[in-house]
Amino acid sequence: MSLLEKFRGALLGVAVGDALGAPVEGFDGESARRFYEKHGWKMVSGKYTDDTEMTIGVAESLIACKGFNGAHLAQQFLRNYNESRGYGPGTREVLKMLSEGVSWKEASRKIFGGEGSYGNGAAMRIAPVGLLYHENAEKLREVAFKVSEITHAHELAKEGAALLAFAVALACRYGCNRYTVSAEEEEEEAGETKREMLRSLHAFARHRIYKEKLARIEALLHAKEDEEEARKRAVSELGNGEAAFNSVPTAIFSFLRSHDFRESIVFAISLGGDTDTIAAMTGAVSGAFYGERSIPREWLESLESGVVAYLTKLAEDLYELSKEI
Ligand code: F2R
Ligand code: MG
Ligand code: MG
Repeated sequence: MSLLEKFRGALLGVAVGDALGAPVEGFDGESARRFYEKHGWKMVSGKYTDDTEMTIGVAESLIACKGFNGAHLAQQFLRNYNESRGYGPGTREVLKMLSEGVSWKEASRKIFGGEGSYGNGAAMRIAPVGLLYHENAEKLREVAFKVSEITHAHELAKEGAALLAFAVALACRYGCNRYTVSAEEEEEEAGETKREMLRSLHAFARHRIYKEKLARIEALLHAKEDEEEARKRAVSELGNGEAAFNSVPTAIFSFLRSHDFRESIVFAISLGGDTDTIAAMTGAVSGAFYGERSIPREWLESLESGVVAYLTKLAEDLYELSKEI
C-alpha cells in the first residue's frame, strides 16, 4: 500500500466516521445501534459536521503556510465556520472572540474560568498534523499542541490531540509499500503492529489519565468477551463523552480491537455518546492504517457532494508537503 493511499484514507475516514455518527450523536449505545440496524448500516444523511469542517481548516492552513501559522489558522477557522455543522459551545465562544478581534494567542484562555477547554474539538480535527509529521514524533507533538491551542488551551485537550495525531502517524508507518504478504501473514502482522502501536502510544503519553486509559485498553484487548460486554466495558472504563480524555482513548480502542475499517466504525458508533467525534477519530486512524480502499464504497458515495474530491486533493497536497519538510 502506498503512503498516499494512507493519507487519503485518514482524511476520508474522518468524514465518513463523522457523517455516520452525526445522526445519533448523544444517543445511548443501544439506541444508536438500533437506529443503524434498522438502516442496515447505510449512511442516512451524508452531511458532515464541525469535525470534518475543522479538519479541512487545519489541512488548508498547514498547506497554505507550509506548516503551522497561528494567525492564518485562526482566520481559516473563521472563514470556514458554518453554524449548521454543530460546533461545541466553547469553540463557538472562542470563534466569536476571534471574529471580534481578540488575539488568537489569548481567546482560548478566556473560557471555562480561564483554564480553557478540555473538549475533544482539538483532537477531532488533528489528523492532518499526524499525516504531515508522521516521521517526527516530537515535531508532531509540538504542532498538535499549537493547532489545538487556538481553541483548546487545556493541557488535557492538547495531549488528547497529540495522542490521536501520533496514532495516525503510527498507522501511516504500518505496511507501507508492502504488496506481497498473504492474508494470514497480513492478519498476524497487523496484530503485532497494533500491539507495538499501543506500546508506543503509552510511551508517548505524558498525563496520568491517558497513561491509565491506554493501560486499560491493553487489558480490554486481552479480555475474551462478547460484543455486548466489550461495548459496556469500553463505555464504563474509557468513556464516550465530549471530554478529550473520555473519547480519544475510546477511538484508539475502537480501531485496535477491530479487523477492518468498517468494523471499527460500527463499534465506535455502537457505543453511543459523542458518536460523530469518536467515529471521526476512529476513522482517521483506521483509514490511515488500512488505506483508502478499505473504506466501504457505499459510504464514500453517500457523503455530501464534493467533499470526497476535496479531501482527496488536500490529502495529496499534504503528501507532497510531507516530502519537503
Ligand atoms: N456540539 C456538538 N454537538 C451538539 C449537538 C449538535 C446538534 N446535533 C446540532 O445539529 O446542532 N458536537 C461537537 O462538539 C464537540 C466538540 O466540542 P468542543 O469543540 O471541544 O467544544 P467545548 O465546548 O470546548 O468542549 C465540549 C464540552 O466539554 C466540557 N468541557 C470542556 N472543557 C471544560 C472545562 N474546562 N471545564 C468543564 N467542562 C468542560 C463542556 O461541557 C463543553 O461544552 C464534538 O462532539 C463535536 O462533534
Ligand atoms: Mg460534530
Ligand atoms: Mg461530536
